[in-house]
Amino acid sequence: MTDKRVEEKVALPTEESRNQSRRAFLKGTAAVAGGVLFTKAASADYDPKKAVAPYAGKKEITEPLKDGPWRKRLGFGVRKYPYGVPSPDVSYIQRRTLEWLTPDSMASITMTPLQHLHGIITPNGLHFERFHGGAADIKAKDHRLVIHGLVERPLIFTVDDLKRFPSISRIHFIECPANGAMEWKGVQLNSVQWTHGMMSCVEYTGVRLSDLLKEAGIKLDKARWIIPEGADASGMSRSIPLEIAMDDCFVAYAQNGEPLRREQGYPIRLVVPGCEANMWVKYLRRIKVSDVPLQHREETSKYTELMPDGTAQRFSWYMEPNSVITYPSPDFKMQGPGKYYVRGLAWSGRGKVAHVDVSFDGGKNWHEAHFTSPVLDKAWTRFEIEWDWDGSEAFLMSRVTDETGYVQPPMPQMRAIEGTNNVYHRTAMVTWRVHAWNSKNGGLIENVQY
Ligand SMILES: Nc1nc2c(c(=O)[nH]1)N[C@H]1C(S)=C(S)[C@@H](COP(=O)(O)O)O[C@H]1N2
Ligand SMILES: [Mo]
Repeated sequence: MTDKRVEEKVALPTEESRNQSRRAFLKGTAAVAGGVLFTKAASADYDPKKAVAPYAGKKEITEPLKDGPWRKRLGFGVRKYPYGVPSPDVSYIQRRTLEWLTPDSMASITMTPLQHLHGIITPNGLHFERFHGGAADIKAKDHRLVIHGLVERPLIFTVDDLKRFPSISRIHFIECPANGAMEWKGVQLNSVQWTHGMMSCVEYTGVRLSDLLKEAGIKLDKARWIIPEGADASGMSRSIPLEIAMDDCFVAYAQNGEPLRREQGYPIRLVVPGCEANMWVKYLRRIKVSDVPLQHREETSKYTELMPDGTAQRFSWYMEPNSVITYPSPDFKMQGPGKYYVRGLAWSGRGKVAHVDVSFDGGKNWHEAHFTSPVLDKAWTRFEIEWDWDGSEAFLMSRVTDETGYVQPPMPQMRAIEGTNNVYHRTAMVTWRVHAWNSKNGGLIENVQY
């Protein structure tokens, strides 16, 4: 049966199609009451002579289906994997690091294989990692969270204490502001895993930070900042303005339905929706409420944006709207001319995605894509658009507009303003070049910059 909540949140590209879907939905509900949802909905525009994807599966059926060994003997039983693992057939789908980026033995960055993900949720084992001092191995029973500073009642919590508070679950993307950094000066890397993989999107569960701050009796007349601190060897700290802290931040103890992974800050991490991942302090052990920012190294020497005139811009909290085509993308090769469904991800730290345009000719003409996932606040949104590839050279680009009207810029525009000293917040469009089918590199896809 259709999930009403999901159906309602799926935004469609035009006002007209929005209304159509609304009508279809209303019709659907009426039909459910009558118990004939599927036959009614399916027969409306179904033509058995018309194919949806006319080039897929168009082969002659000349032999019977193969019976492999899996057909001839019993498969593995229920006790083999008390905690399930992916099929070895997809073992190539891994987070990866670049040797020249993190050459030390304790690799400090791995990236999410966005090209192989579907929908909007990143599985926990594929979540990107960024450690400034390695991943801490902490037992929940040994962990404490202290809240102190400008509060009436300094408090110390165990993880079990936190679970006694009201909980919330939210789907949000998390993006390191250095995502895309290697592409600031020009194209370097031929995979969406390298160009955009310093981000993920998961469902977090935890307790509202505002509830904890109120529990400690935060002195709202004096408090202006909170200073979270991690328990790991990096001593990660950032200054977060109180407005953000009291808005939609929370202390998460679960990710995608299970306890956080150690890589993500087990047993607890701060979630700062829409903001730089650097502020999402892992292994959270202390929150100081303050009237001034900390001026920590992570907000002075790093995570600041070096401008062309040599000054640095500090405190760029929110991640700008961004989008990328994940299929087809440089990890794939076109299968020949014909119909494709081009798909990708769009997100904005400032709220919801409003619409996504796709170009097949390097930005000369734009076509509005539709959304195939729910459209959530500060979360990935999955877009898709039909494309009839005639086999000639093509340049694929996507451009997001968020609900505040911010339009994703082309790279030359971003570079004209910010120069090339900066490494953070590179959120301009990227371009995938599709080589003509009958050229030397027929069907290959590569990262080029416009
Ligand atoms: N305690 C702690 N928190 C931290 C970090 C860290 O090294 N230690 N790295 C930060 C940075 S720079 C990023 S991008 C994100 C990465 O989160 P992830 O490893 O869960 O992907 O965590 C942030 N929080
Ligand atoms: Mo980061």
